[in-house]
Parts: sequence; C-alpha cells; structure tokens
Amino acid sequence: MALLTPEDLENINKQLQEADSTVRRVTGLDIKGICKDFYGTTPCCEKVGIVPVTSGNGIIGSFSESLNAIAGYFGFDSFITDMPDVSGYYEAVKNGARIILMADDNTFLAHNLKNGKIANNQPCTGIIYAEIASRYLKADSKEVLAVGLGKVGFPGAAHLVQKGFKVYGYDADRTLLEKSVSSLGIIPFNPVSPEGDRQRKFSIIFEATPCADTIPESVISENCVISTPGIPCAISKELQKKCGVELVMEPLGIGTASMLYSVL
Ligand code: NAI
Ligand code: PYL
Ligand code: MG
Repeated sequence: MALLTPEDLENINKQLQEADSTVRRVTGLDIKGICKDFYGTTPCCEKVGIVPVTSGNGIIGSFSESLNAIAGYFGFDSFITDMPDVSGYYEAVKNGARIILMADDNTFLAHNLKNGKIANNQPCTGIIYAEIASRYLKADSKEVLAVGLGKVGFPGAAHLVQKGFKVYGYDADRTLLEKSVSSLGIIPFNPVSPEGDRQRKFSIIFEATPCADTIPESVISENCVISTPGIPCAISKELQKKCGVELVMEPLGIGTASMLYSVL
C-alpha cells in the first residue's frame, strides 16, 4: 500500500473544507449528505477510539491527529489513546469507545463494537469517490472513465457498473485490467494511447492510482469532474485550470467518513 506522509496530511481541516465545497458544487450535497444518503445512517455521538499502531513502518506523524479532526468534522465524539497497539485497544474499549479506528501498513479499519460491523478503508474509499463522481450534476452522459483498478479502484468501478454506468477502464497491470473486463464488463480504454480511432472524452473520471499525471488532456471533456483518492494527483494544477476540471481529491477524510458511516 502507498503510505501517507505527514506532508499529505498538512492542514487536514482546510483540505476537508475545500473538498466539501467542491463536492457540494459537483453534486449538490456535502460529504456528510452523500454518506447519509448512501449508507442511510446518521452519527449519534458514537464515541470513536483512535489507536496509533507502531508495527511495520510505524506511526505516521499526525495520522491519528488527522483522524481525530476528521471524526470531529463529521459529528463523531472521538479520542486518541495514550498507548499504541494492544494496550491502546484495551484503553479505547475501557474508555467507552464504540467504534475503533486503527491502521497498520496494510489495513485501515473501522470496527463498531456494538453492532459488529467492520469496514476497510480501500473499498470504502473507492465506493464513496465513485458515488460522488456518479452524482455529477453537469455530466453529459452515463459514461465514466476509471483509471487504476486496484484495491481502491476496483470496488469503485464495480459500484459504477452496479449503478448502471457504462464504464471504460484502464490499469497498467494487464491481469487486473482483464479481471475487471471479465468480472465487471468494463470496456478497456487506455487514456494515454487509445487504440485506433477510439479517442473519447469523458465528463466523469474516477482515478485511483499512486501515480501523477495519469489523465491526459485528450480525454477531458468541457465540463469534467475528476474524483480521485489517488496520491499524487492524477492531473497537474495547470491542466486542471486550463480545462476547468472540478477536482475531488483529499488524502484521508472522505474515505474515513465513508468507513464511519458504513459501520453505523
Ligand atoms: P493498488 O496498488 O491496489 O492499485 C493501484 C493500481 O493503479 C494498480 O493496480 C496499478 O497497476 C495501477 N496503476 C499505476 N499506474 C497506473 C497508470 N499510469 N495507469 C493506470 N493504472 C495505473 O493501490 P490502492 O490501494 O488501490 O491505492 C490507490 C491510490 O489511492 C494510492 O495512491 C493510495 O495511496 C490512495 N489512497 C487514498 C486514499 C484517500 O483517502 N485519499 C485512501 C486509500 C488509498
Ligand atoms: C490510510 C491511508 C490512505 C493511503 N494510504 C494509507 C496509509 O497510509 N496506510 C498506513 C497507515 C499507517 C498508520 C500508522 C499510525 O500512525 O497508526 N500505523
Ligand atoms: Mg494518482
């Protein structure tokens, strides 16, 4: 998994507020509204215990603090345990946590101890970014381009297929692309070098890769949203500005909101 850095998480509140404004402009609802509508849940002061985890590459500076800020932003009552790992888990439960948030290098989970529901960040992130993309008010068709079909991208693309979108997709890994074609019916489309005369433009693009500049100008239509959890960004600031792209991109909060609402 590509790991976050403290730099990615700088000014998380500001990043979240900006993402919220964009989501509102793009869909007519804010992130809370989308989560509420999609999962059919509303927080009711559930206590969230955030447990720092030291295994693998260890604690990421400001990761737990960012989760605390994010949980508060979405209306949850949260706290970070003093101790990490197993001792932190014990501390969280003893102090009344109803939902545990914790991440090692492979898995970031939310576990609701009251109803047993558990969520994984990767599918929750893919699905919510895809859901946001699917609600684009200025979309000119139900065609979507999905780039990156890994642990975040595949569930997002599957969600778009399930919602009735015609999904064109690409992954640099041929096996993953073939899996998406055979299991989801995705139409292969390499945005960088489309075959023959199949050049297309899209008003909805969903991107989930760990690479920069994966979306070339040639596939961006006049009114276009790029909804992308992928870090670094799929498109340069210059190209975003030139093409007037609505960019939904934020490093942790939207996916975490999706996890929290999904376990209520
Ligand atoms: P992954 O490794 O499972 O999937 C990424 C996929 O992108 C791979 O299948 C790879 O072959 C493909 N890829 C790489 N370069 C490509 C290119 N130029 N064109 C097409 N496909 C390309 O990774 P995962 O877990 O799905 O994460 C994807 C990204 O999302 C990472 O940058 C990760 O850090 C980020 N992420 C962001 C979150 C957020 O809340 N913003 C939450 C979780 C992950
Ligand atoms: C959850 C993010 C989204 C992108 N990459 C994922 C990541 O960075 N995972 C690692 C999280 C490790 C957290 C560390 C801590 O501070 O508790 N163990
Ligand atoms: Mg990217």
